[in-house]
Amino acid sequence: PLPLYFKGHRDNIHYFPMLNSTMDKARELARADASHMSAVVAEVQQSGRGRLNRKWVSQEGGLWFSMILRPLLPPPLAWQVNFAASVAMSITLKKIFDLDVRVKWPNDILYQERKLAGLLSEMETEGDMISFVIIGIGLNVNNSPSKAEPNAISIMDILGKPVHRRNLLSDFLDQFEATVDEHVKKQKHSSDSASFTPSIITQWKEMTGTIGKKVRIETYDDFFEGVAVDVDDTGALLIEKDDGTICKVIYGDCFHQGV
Ligand code: BT5
Repeated sequence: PLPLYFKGHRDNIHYFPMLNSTMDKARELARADASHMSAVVAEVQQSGRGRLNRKWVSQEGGLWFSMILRPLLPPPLAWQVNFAASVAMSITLKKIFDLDVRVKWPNDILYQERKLAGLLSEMETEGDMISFVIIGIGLNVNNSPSKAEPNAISIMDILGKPVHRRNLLSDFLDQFEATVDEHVKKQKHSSDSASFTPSIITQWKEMTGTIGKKVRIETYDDFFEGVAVDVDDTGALLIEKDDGTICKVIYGDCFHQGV
């Protein structure tokens, strides 16, 4: 298969003063053929959500958006776009605001161990192809999330002043495309499969604060502690337990416990 990644290009950013969730509106637009790299932004979300339907606090002042993506990837490789999005968001925040952010596995953006942004992705398939992927990002910008979520922080909390969200969104979208392009090019020059693994993982690892930390893992049916030793080429987190065994975590929550 060809290592081609995306077709089409961004044509539109749809802005709404209020939505239940940008995920639902993006899905509706994607089903109505919205093009690759369209985005849906809401000033306020009435039922913003995280993974497992957890509540996402989405007051005025934050940046709540979803991107519609049509990657030419087989569905089992769709997770790669999530890693590209968290890498691109970290680069953007470092470039524009000089923020020393870290990615927490799988895709949270932390500033000094407090949650600055969270990422959620949903996919629809058609046969064995991806019809679309929606990546939703909630970035605390000019809001004060810590009243509702003690472990949350916003850019305004850090910098002490509000910043332009529109420029931030457009810089992020440019960076996301650049990050994806870079890895697609690298992939074209390598003899690997139709994906940009493992170079996106290599770059993600340079930006993570998870590897090397003692962590607590919670999955739907289990919890345990160990040291996060690596992330493999499928995006799975490798945990070394006290007894020396290595445990592979594909989906779940990871809590940093210390070094
Ligand atoms: C996430 O889930 O981190 C993914 C969040 C994705 C939100 C975006 S906003 C645009 C788009 N539209 C949506 O409806 N959603 C996406 P998860 O890893 O499950 O983390 C959820 C947890 O983060 C919650 O249980 C809270 O503890 C915490 N949380 C909630 N609101 C927060 C906020 N504004 N800032 C930081 N942490 C928050």
